[in-house]
Amino acid sequence: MKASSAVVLLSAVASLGAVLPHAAAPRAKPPARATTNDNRRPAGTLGDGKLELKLDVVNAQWFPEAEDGPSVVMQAFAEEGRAPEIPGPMIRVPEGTEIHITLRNSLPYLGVVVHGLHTRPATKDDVLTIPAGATREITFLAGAPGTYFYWATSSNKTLPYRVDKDSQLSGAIVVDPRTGPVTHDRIFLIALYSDDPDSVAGREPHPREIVVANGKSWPYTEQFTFNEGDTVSWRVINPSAAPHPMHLHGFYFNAERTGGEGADTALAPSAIAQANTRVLLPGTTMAIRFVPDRPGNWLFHCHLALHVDGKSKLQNVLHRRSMEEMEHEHIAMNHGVHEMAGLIIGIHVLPRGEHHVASALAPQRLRLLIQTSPDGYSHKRAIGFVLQGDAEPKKDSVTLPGPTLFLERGRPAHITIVNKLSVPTSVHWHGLEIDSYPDGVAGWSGMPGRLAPVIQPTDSFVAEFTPPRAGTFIYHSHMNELMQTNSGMYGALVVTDSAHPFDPRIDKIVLVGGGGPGNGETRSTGMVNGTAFPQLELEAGTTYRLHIIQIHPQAIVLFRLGTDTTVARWTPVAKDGADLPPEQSTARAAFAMMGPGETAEFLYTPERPGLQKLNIETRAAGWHVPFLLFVRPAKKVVTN
Ligand SMILES: [Cu+2]
Repeated sequence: MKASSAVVLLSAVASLGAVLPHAAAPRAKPPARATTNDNRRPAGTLGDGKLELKLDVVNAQWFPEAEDGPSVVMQAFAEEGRAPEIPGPMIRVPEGTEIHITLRNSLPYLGVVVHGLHTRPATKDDVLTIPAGATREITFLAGAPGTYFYWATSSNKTLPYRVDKDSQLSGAIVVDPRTGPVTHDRIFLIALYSDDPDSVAGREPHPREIVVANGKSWPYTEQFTFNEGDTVSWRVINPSAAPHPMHLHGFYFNAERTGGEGADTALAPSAIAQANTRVLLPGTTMAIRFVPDRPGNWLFHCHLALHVDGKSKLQNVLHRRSMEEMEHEHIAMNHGVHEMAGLIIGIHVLPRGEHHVASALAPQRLRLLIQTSPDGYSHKRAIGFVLQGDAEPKKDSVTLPGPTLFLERGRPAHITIVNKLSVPTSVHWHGLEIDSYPDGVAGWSGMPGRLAPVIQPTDSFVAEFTPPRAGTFIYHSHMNELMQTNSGMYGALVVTDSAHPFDPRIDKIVLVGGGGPGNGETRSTGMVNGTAFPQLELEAGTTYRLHIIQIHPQAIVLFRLGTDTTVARWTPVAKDGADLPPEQSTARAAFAMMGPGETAEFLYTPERPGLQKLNIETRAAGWHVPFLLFVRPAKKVVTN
């Protein structure tokens, strides 16, 4: 009896096994092609203060690069009657609109959880769970004006872990004020795709990471043409799994609003700081404004090298090629624009007329060699700069980090860069408001008919520019940065004038950068002023000006100054080379978070003798450099 029932059971299981795949997997038709959503068309039908929108979650064929380039099946939102879109259809309505959404989940097996379809501001995240094949409806008021987003997951992930097939399930939500002028803005939604779980949340950097703006990777992202002096308003939304330090070449931008999925805040005019780099953490948004007032070609891009690296292309995800193979190809095709990929937006500024004013001052001439030191990083090869003095520097000499360059505001600089490497390179004068041609993006900087060349091995390039502003800036390689910048091609650039002198007794540079080559699979460790054990002697009662520069291309860095148990106070006075308005220069607890490409100046007065520590640490990148500050007693002033 027992035996026979076992046989019956077994045969039932066997026949089920044979039948199930057919029953559960009806032959699916090939997924539709996803169209690229440039976030200009509000989705749905708006009338009588109501938005009616029907959305479907489907599989779609995604082309993040050329329209006839490589593609991959991803999950995407589709508005009823239209092709699926990446990123998802934009919900853009005036304040006060009632939004009614019918959401269907057409994924064959997977349930989806949809976030962000609720009234703003919101303190808690309302979610909508939709089983495979099911439909749900939701009605909510748009709420407060601002930049928001909705997103979905089919793998039950939180935002920082959503990198796979559901990584493009995000859409913009923009609520416009009921009254007031309409802003002619553009909206960029950032997404990150990786098929490797180790790359999520920055645990491991990985070459198989595709970062896109509005569904496309450089050089297939949208390019913009402005007239010199135009005002540009952009909203940037980051529902991707990683932070992105967004850097604008050549100009400052003002972040006028910052927010996230649930709320958006207009900054008071006194709180708006000029920046050329700002970290957008996962789940945050910003509305920026800038005035490109110099002609030429410029970039707005993520400053994490992996997110703009030419190896971060879809074919490298699909074919899982070895690091060596990609590296080899990368060097072979090193010719500028195609050497980069990912989160980069191109900007062309058309000239409005001739207004070049020649300086009467004699130029400051520098000769900067780029060389290799076989074991510059104790047994690891270093690549870096060395300044030519009276005699030619030794062939294998490299200054780590690069020598601090001191330029004068308003005085022309004439810097001859000599490439003594066996690979091409280029040098970017990060943060300086200079002409496009010397800006350092090979094959891009400059204007049609006069583009900056790659600096080939044995070749040289003369960068001629006049820094218009005194402050703390950076120079670094703008080519294969995982290798070149990490290996030492970075240095501090200080522009002085009478109001911004540099006195080595009180002006102290804290330069955070890579400590040897990194690549897509390994991170460079961190070094500060060229060492993992930096220290400085200070005097109690003296006010110092700390010039902090963060140019580690694989890390977001946290700074904390104090003892192990107390936090010191400091006063920020400049950001990215620009003086802060007085109302922002107020004493505060000495914390800072800085992405690659950010600089800041702080006034700091150690109050009493003893040991203070500037802790410089990363979370995802996993390294930590304590900067020891030995504070000695104030010298007694001798009086007669
Ligand atoms: Cu990035």
